[in-house]
Amino acid sequence: MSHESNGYPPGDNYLNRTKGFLSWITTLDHKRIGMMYLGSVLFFFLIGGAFAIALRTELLTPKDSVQMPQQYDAKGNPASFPKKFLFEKDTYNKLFTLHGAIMVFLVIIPSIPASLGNFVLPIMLGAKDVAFPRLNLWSYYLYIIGTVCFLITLAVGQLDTGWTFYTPYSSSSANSNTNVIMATMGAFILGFSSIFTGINFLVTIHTMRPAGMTWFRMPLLLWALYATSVIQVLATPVLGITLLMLIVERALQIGIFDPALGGDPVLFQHFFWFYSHPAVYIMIVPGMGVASELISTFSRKTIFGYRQIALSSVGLALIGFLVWGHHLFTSTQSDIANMIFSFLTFFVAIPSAIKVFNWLATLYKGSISFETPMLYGLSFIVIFTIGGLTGLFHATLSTSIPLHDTYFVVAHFHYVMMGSALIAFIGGIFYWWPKMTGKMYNDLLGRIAAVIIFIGFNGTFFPQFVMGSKGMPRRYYNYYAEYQPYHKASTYSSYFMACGFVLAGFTLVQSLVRGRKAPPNPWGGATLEWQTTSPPPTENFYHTPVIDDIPYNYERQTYLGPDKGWKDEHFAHEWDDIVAHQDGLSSTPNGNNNKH
Ligand code: HEM
Ligand SMILES: [Cu+2]
Repeated sequence: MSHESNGYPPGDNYLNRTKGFLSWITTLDHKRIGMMYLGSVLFFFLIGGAFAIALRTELLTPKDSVQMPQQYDAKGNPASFPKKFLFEKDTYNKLFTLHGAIMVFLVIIPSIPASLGNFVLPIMLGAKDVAFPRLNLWSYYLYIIGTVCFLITLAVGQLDTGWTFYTPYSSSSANSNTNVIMATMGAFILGFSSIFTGINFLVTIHTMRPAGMTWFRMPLLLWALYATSVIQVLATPVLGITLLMLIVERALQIGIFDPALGGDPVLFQHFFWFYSHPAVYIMIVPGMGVASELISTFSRKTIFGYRQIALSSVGLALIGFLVWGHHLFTSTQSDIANMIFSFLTFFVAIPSAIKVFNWLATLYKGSISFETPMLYGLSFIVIFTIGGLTGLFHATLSTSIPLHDTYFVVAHFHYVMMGSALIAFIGGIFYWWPKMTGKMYNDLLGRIAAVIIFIGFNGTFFPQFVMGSKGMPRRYYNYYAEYQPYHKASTYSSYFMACGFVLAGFTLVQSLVRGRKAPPNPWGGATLEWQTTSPPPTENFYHTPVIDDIPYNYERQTYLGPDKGWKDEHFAHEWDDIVAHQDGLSSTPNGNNNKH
């Protein structure tokens, strides 16, 4: 076929337009930058995950130590335990710190915005690229420089302060002899990477919408990324300055946070949580955006309450700035401040609940299909509901104070960060994988992996709510024997969950080698990224798209079978071009279009 509407032959796409390592590291294409982020984020997820498995394995047994009184087994007989299991307590502290810091700063924060967001945001918007492609590449380089700082920390001295870097422990080298400065430098640089991505997305959404793409015709993921970008730009500088002050205090012995030098350690907590509470919305709001896309597409129903979902993302972004004090209920904060922060914290539950109810209303009477991405979408609803509701226990003073610093907190934030944000990220990868790579994966394997991850996740973290409410403290290397059954359940389930992730990874890798070619629109998605070839050309579209309706209109779609996917009547005039280029892709010799 000789369709050459963009001047390139059929089969041309963003992966094969130029070739070689250099063409990747100097690329200004948002799709390639997104793919590089994706690879890096998944690599660090692997490292952070390996640390997690080591931690859980250490917790399989309590230890006999001079600090512990005589232990008794379940029958009341004296019991003895090993003196040491896998590693020393100092190693345990370093592992949980690095696990937390890597997962937060290197994995979850960049996961959906910087990797999937970079890939899909301009296409969903109908634009050719982000507003500042060079800044986008710079963000990625900053991310890499920040990760190198973390790798140096890993290699030299490690880190044992917890991911929160609380002072005075972190600011005085008499306490923590680890490589605190290198790690905080890393987090500081990563902060800039995050800020630049945020600025880029804000300007792109403001200035690069094509004709007809009004604010209330934007897909919900874009609303979510917009709200996230606002937080990234407003909150991250506070973290940057705080970490800089920590470095200054540690290096120059100037008293800011350390009482020994005349500083105030609680000031650090205020600064830290002024960023880090909004940052939990940097993590979850994009996940909510992905969930909205998945639930609508796989219910084949216009999303219920479009405006409410869109505006509740912005609501979360704003209210998120008012509640940081709920992390300081036990840090000498005054009673009246505690009460105000507790009261305000309940308000974050409102936009969260609005979204959950709207997703349920979307599912209601939808024609639901259970492909792999949808299983992650449904997992998200279940797990986020549990994670959000347990947040209310922390918001209520009378329950929060006894639960503070117990495993209940650990369970809560894993339900929201891993079970919700990360699950949405994985669901998004499976949803856009055919678009990104041009390959279909084995859906059965994908679904089995999703179910294993769901069961393994709940098995790992639900027992932590129980042992936390019974008093098991967080960040402890040793514990009383009565907690052992919960720890065992948690550890064995975590192995099961790890198998799920390995299977999910295998499914994706296998598709690159043996997967069949993806059609332009394999799932019947109604947003713009499905109105171009899989993978898209470097310019994203063959014609500038014209938008005359809200997204999520499934009425005008027809299914043409597994090889051709779904056809949308609204884009009928472009369909021939898309198919011509897609046919070109199908005749491309194997192995040509999956180099990355
Ligand atoms: C939906 C409503 C939510 C409420 C009401 C809520 C409330 C709280 C409260 C009051 C605490 C402090 C507990 C303590 O230290 O004793 C807390 C801890 C935490 N929450 Fe949430 N939360 C919510 C959602 C989220 C989300 C969406 C995330 C992340 C994506 C998240 C991540 C965390 C983390 C990481 C901590 C522990 C921080 C630490 O000390 O290491 N929360 N939450
Ligand atoms: Cu918070």
